[in-house]
Amino acid sequence: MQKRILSVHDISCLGKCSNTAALPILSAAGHECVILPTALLSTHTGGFVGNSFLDLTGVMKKILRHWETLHIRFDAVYTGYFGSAEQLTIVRDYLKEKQLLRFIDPVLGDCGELYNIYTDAYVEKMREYCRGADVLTPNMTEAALLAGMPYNGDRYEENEVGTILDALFALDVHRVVLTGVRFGEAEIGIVIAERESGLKACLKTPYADTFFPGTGDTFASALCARLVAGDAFADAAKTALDFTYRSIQATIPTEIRYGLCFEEELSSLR
Ligand code: PXL
Repeated sequence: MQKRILSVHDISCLGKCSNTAALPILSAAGHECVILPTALLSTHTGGFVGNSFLDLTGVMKKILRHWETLHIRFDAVYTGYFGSAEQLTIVRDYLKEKQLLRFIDPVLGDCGELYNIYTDAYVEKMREYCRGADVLTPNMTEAALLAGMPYNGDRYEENEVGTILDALFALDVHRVVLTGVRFGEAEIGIVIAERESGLKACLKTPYADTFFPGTGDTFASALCARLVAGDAFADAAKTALDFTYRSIQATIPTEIRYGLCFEEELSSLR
């Protein structure tokens, strides 16, 4: 039976990220991807200036109200970039009582900075929203913000991430994937951790010394796709990381602000 995933992110028309990454990636794994757009932007905000921004909070309420009349069921929900703090409440209320896998990419910022539409109050609200998530995929900026700890850069030794993981597990989260973790000069990767089993592992790839917008969304979408397909956690994480790495390699000769060139790699997610 095909799985149906609710994908709650903005639509950045140009520059693949959020829903324009989630849609092709979840579909490539064989899932139905139903989008609930949070905002409509001309481009994402990494590497472009002067982007248009339309907050879709009011439209989201209408969409959900319509869906309630259709009694539509989802197997999983995958959320990322929200357009307003109120949307966190709207989505949380919609999900209440619904038994489905909750995959949360707690999009807040990167490189130690909050994205421009977010505030400290939004961070507090996101922390509450993350409670009880099945899977949480923060980068190190977001992990520090959610853990209430100072951001100390993306570089970590393998034995240094324990405190930050404990703070995230205190939010009653089952699985955490820390993304964009720098291991030494030459490597970057992820830390995966599972609360119940105590599993903890670092997965690494060579580091390309450039910032690629949309990488977090590409990785999280691939991880969500493979987890919903039924892969074991570590297998799904490895597939998603390899997919992201190969997509980065394909992007290097291009103008990187337009997002990762993942298209040629999509068949590896099936
Ligand atoms: O990739 C996260 C993201 C999502 N949506 C928008 C963004 C960003 C990151 O910059 O600007 C609109």
